[in-house]
Amino acid sequence: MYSSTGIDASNFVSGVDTAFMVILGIAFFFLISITATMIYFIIRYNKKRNPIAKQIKGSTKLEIIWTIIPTILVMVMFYFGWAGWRPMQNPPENALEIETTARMWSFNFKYPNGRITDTLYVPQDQPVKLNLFSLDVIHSLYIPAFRVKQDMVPGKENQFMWFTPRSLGDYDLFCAEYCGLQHSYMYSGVRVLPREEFDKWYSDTSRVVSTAGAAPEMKGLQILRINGCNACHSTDGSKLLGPSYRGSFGATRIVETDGEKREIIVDEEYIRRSIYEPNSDIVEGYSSGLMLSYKDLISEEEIEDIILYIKSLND
Ligand code: HEC
Ligand SMILES: [Cu+2]
Repeated sequence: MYSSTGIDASNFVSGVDTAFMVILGIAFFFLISITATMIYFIIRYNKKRNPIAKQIKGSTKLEIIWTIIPTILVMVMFYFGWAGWRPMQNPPENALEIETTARMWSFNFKYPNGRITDTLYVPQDQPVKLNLFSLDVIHSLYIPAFRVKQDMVPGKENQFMWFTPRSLGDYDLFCAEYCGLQHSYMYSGVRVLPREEFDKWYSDTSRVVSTAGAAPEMKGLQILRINGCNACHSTDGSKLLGPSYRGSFGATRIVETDGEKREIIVDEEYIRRSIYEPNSDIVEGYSSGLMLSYKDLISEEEIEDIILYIKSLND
């Protein structure tokens, strides 16, 4: 359902597209004229027509021409590239600031009122500034329809991207830097809403919208989805980077705690600790350091819902 064909989807579309068309135009002009000249020379100066080649040595005039013209062309390309890029470095004061966090393998967007989502919701015609943080490796946030892309380097400060969405609709958003096995999971979207609709959406601070009539444990599944847990944990019993949720509740595990192996049974407390301090007990056969703490992202109540869901997989 995500389309990326929006004409003028953001304020940067025309600047970037102009630079692109100028460079493409120059490249095409030379591709065609050089090819045509080559073909003409092959015919005009072949051995039959031109049996004795004339040796030409040096031409100051030519040297000057083919120095000056390419310099001008390169400067023209530079000018349009600069003109398109420069405004990206100057976010307006009134921008809506959204804290954007990348981890293996999901994006999270945190709004000033504390709401957290995995899809980016923005109001039309409102400048938006995304403050970028990576928790683990280098990711790159890319919204092709808006013509913006920015690396997210762990530990680097003042990383941001800004834009003003101009057209309503859904657009692709994804990670453009190969960041490990499940890199392709970092595929999400931007939803541009009319102002009033955005305000209505924004005032609802419950993170997980429970669908009316849905079984309560389904809320748990939604929480897992929003937080990108399913990149590493399956629900069908297959082993990904982490153990599957299916059949895990009540199972016996050998875990390594502070370098010592011990046997535990997966219960509520263990699941809670696994989410808040994933590296305190490392399940045998799995790697430590892969799963990061969700302390600030997942509340105690949400963990209850997750547990309900994990339990439901045993039936
Ligand atoms: C980058 C991959 C990754 C992501 C994302 C991830 N995990 Fe994990 N998880 C692991 C690995 C690896 C282990 C096993 C090592 C360990 O115990 O820390 C694990 C272990 C667990 C365990 C213990 C499982 C058991 O059966 O013993 C639970 C529970 C868990 N994760 C829940 C979650 C939840 C909930 C989320 C999302 C909020 C999540 N994980 C996100 C990689 C991940
Ligand atoms: Cu990534």
